[in-house]
Amino acid sequence: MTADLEAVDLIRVRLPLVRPFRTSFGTMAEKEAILVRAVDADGAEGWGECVAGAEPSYSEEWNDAAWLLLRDVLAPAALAGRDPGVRGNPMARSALDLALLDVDLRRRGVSLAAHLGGTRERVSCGVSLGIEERIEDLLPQVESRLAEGYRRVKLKIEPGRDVEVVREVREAFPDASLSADANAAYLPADAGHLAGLDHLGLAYLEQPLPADHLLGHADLQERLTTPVCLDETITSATVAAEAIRLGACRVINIKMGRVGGPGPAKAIHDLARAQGIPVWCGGMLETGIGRAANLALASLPGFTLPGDTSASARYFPFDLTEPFVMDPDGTIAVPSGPGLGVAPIPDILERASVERTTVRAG
Ligand code: NPQ
Ligand code: MG
Repeated sequence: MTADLEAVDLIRVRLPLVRPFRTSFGTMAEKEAILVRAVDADGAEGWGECVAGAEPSYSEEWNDAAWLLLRDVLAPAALAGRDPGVRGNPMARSALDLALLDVDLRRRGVSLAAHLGGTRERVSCGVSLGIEERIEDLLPQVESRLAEGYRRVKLKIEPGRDVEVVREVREAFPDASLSADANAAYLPADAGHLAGLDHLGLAYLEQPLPADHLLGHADLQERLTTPVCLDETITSATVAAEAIRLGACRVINIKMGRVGGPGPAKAIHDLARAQGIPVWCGGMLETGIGRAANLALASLPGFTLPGDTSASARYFPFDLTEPFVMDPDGTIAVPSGPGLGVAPIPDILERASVERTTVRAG
């Protein structure tokens, strides 16, 4: 039995990136995250990470809002043992839920992977490469990531930097497993243009249209031979089930934060698996805390495609935890210790933190 929750610490961190990361919605020069630390009456702790951005650009959520919600609503409710009665805000909720689950699992000596029903000890890794101004800056990155062993390379695309970029990469790497991610930058009227990707052998085209365009994606999937993969659209098990039924996707990217926590993430995995839809674990440039959670999730049997579960070094000169390292076969070990199996290194956490607060019961 778990002792009562005693306090929730919120720690905002910023980590430098090895290289700015550009997507169709903006460029990131550093990673900002909110870490949640839950402490129970026996002093046992658990960790979670909010994967929202510093701005509401990937989705509506952003860290300033998540901070207030966690501090003023979600943590006080958890400390009082109440349901917060909150809609939306899946990333903030997921971060707290993960921290609470981590306390419990650490006390019971159960790994997050075992708790979720994971069936493998190592997971297959892909890598996501940002948009580059010049193709000469992209090709060497593809080459070196393939040489490191990554099993799939995802190219970020946007209107004006799409079919030609993918064609050049495909010509240089005829046998590589490649995908493209538009982060919702196109409209249904672009279907004819996107069909230009069809002969380039992509494993899938990720989130071409805005998140709420379920029928738009279904129409597009009908026109393309390339499988459509949904990311931003998949906000719940309900949406996932409807997207599958409508034929809006043939592949699903699952992110714990986007769907509201480990429970919903597993539910989407289960229903996709029952329908024969392959899933893979997405990434949000997580620190080692969120990365550990992703690796645990990706160990479930339906995660049959390589995830954006890259090594820490792909993004960060230094990580908050011991860095996750990928073997030359393109796999990373799933943490096997209790809970997340990792914790921040105190000195590094101190150096990276820019704001802290503690919420207590009462
Ligand atoms: C994606 N991830 O699949 C996302 C994009 C992304 C690895 O390509 C803060 C907020 C950081 C939003 C990092 C990858 C983010 C972010 C990446 C979105 O679409
Ligand atoms: Mg994506």
